[in-house]
Amino acid sequence: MRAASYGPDLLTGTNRTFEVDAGDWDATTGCTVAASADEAKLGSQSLKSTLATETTSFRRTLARISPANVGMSVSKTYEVEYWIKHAGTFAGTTCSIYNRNLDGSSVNAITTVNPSTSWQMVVARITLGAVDLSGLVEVYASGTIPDQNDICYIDEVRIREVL
Ligand SMILES: [Ca+2]
Repeated sequence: MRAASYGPDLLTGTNRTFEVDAGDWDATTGCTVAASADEAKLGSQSLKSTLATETTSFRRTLARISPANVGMSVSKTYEVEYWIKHAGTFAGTTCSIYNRNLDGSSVNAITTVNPSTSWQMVVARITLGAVDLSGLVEVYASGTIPDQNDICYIDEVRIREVL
């Protein structure tokens, strides 16, 4: 079996590094994402996700981006990776990748982490179905739901096609 090879990073510039701003990343109702100099995995800024005082379901989505806007295509498989840490208190227990509009079976080869105050990397492979381009790729808390106002930091995000 040959080693996996990958296409180019679909996330470029501040979408990947957050050195300028939050790029095309956004958050769900009541949550916020913004570039922050509080923490950085590489460079001097990361994406700071502050979770809502809204309903619990909203707090599962830590950050999200449109697969169509970053050039992902239907029926191709992508490896998504990111680094994450929290700010000292974070009730969420498992961070993963979630492609909203997909059924769970389409998310595979996933490495989840229990976030801590040290940077850890999450890797997952996702294959987009026909309706998924209009959905969202999310950095997602799939275990215990984070508490309101919990803060985490995300940096060095990659989305690459698995060739
Ligand atoms: Ca950075």
